[in-house]
Amino acid sequence: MPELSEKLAQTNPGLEGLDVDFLYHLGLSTADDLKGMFGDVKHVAMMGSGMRAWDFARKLHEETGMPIQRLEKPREDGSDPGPLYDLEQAQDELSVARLGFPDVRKRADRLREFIYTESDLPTPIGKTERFEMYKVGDTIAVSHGMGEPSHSILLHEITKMLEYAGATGYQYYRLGTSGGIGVEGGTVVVADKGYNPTGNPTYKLHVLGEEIELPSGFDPTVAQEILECRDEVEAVMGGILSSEDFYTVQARLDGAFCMITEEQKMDYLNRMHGKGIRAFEMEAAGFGAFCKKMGIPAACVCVALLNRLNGDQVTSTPSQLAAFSDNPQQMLIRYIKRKAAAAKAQPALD
Ligand code: R2B
Ligand code: URA
Repeated sequence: MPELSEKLAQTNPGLEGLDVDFLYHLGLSTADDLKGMFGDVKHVAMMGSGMRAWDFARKLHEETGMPIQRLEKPREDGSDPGPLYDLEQAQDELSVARLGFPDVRKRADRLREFIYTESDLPTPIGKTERFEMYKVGDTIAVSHGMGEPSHSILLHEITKMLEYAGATGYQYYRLGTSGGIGVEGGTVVVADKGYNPTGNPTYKLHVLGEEIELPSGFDPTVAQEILECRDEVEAVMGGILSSEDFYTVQARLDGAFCMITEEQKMDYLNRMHGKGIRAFEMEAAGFGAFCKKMGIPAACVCVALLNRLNGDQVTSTPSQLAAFSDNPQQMLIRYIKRKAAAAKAQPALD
């Protein structure tokens, strides 16, 4: 085990007792060269889907020229990953590989890695069953699944990973989707706070069966600087409400069952709007609480897919949805570029 960082020694000194810490959902452990792979990380962009994390990594690489980090971990079977086929042959084979069987799946993983490497596209680091993680320059792009429980697992493991790696001064971002509250589809909401469904800026969880409430907030400077990267994107600062469900707790009337009336729904959403809340999703409160507790500067940047004051169904076409998802990604790419430029300019000022 590497020596515990100052942060982990404070937040969980019990980790000292482990011989190896297995970051199970990432498929990495302290036996890997975490320092070599992640010691330089400054930005961690988290988003619900693996496809979006891959796409963000691809765009970041294309727009900044920062290098894609490839898997450095030795293969379990000790085999040489090196060139297998020509690209076209590999693509054909991957398109017919049936992913259900372990042997075929392993081969498909190898083929995908080969194709992506040859095509200069991001390859995942670690395993991809639960989360997909990519690294471009000093930035990690990683998926977190849907909802606070899934996101919380990623937050614990990735934070330990970065602390074991000796990374310093890193920041977290969630680039998500949401239902706008009084804002239209395509508008980006940068969170000042994360709210639980009662409308308080806290995250509630059970510890030893007791309910506890952690304050949930984001770094105001990071939030403001990201908002200033909006350029032509419609973006506002506001509260983000999060819930443990997309239907019932988000006051939708179109779930498999429904326990409320249209009037009750509108009253609830209008009350939340009155508190300065502009989006409803499933992670902000837990994310803001985790980062506050760990002292990690963070921002939650969510695009609205619809205005919930006008309906419940997400009716946008796939290309509209892709364009919406691109909005928070472009804002963060601009922010990362500005930070890199400022860091470059810094020595000259000294
Ligand atoms: C936004 O979108 C997902 C549900 O569709 C969920 O992860 C969220 O917060
Ligand atoms: N994600 C959510 O959680 N809610 C919405 O309404 C849209 C996306």
